[in-house]
Amino acid sequence: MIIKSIELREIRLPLVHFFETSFGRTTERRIVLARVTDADGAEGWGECVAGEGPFYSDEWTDTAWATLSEFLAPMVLGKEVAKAAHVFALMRPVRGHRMAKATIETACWDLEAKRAGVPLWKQLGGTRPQIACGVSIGIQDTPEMLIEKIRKEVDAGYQRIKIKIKPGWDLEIIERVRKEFPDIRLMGDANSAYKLSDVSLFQQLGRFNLMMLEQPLSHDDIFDHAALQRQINTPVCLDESIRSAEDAAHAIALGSCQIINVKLGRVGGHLEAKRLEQVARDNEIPVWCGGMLEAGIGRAHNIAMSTLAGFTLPGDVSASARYWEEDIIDPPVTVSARGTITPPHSPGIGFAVNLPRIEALTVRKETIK
Ligand code: OSB
Ligand code: MG
Repeated sequence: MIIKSIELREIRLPLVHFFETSFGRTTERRIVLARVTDADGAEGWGECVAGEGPFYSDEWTDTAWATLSEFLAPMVLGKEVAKAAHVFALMRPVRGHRMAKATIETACWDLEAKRAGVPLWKQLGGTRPQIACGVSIGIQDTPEMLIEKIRKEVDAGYQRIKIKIKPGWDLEIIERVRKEFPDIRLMGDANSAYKLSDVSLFQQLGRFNLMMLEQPLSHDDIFDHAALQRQINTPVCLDESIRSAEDAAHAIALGSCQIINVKLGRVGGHLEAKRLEQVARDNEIPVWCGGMLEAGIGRAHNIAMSTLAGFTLPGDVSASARYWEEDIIDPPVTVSARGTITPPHSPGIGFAVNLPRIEALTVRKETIK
């Protein structure tokens, strides 16, 4: 395929309920979408997962837009690309900016799968006829509200509950949740809110049979996480710290984690996610698909990735209705009463992109040819 044009759009999409982590509260998403068209008129869609500020990572909506428009799109346009798996390498001169890169890269995979007439998950080499779903529940205004939210998701059938933690919203909260729900699969995500000197807190959390503790220490650390993992019995799961298959190999070799959260944007797209999954599988390290409050296009890409063999644990891939009044794809993503999603059978991402809806939400648009 020869990529002929890349259309960038920014859409604004209010969340049904605010989402709060240790680094802040989000009420409305500012999402960059890319529509990639090839010389034969086939198209593919990608969604940038960068947040509204440089808090989860150093990328955010405006850096992603500028990097895509000024540097990444020109590197891909007009090139003969035999495979979507070659697109990441075309963007190699740009360091970092993996979320921006993944926007174009994932769109090219959708395009390639559509051209081949196969669902993206099969094009990626996925094998799971169903994927397992968990939910990520943000910090709430009161513990009672958290308990109520957890009850709702457990009743809906989700297979695993993740709650966000931060200093002041940790030990007591988890103790309370465990008392209320003694048997659920439960985990905490700190989004880098702690220091290695907080080790005694994590030792105390060991009583609550948590499936894992996600990214307790610095966003760019694997060394202190290894020291922490040696001193606690709860498995450490890394999110922010793992930007590539190489990072994963190093973290595994150091003993920094026992589980890895994979996000397409954080690693730079489907090719790198597949490489990471392979490294993890070779080392018998389970992985699962993380979430970044994606709208439908990003969610569909997450579903496809989650069908790879190494994704043995429930991911943060949940129903569209938990986030949006109305999603940007048709049909919206739904989850069964057993907490599963069946990957679609139509070509590419397998969900129809709702263009009139996207048009109505668009606040800026630029086509690079
Ligand atoms: O750390 O996994 C995270 C959302 C935004 C930024 C970081 C994270 C998250 C989530 C939400 O946990 C997962 C989701 O429901 O999309
Ligand atoms: Mg996380």
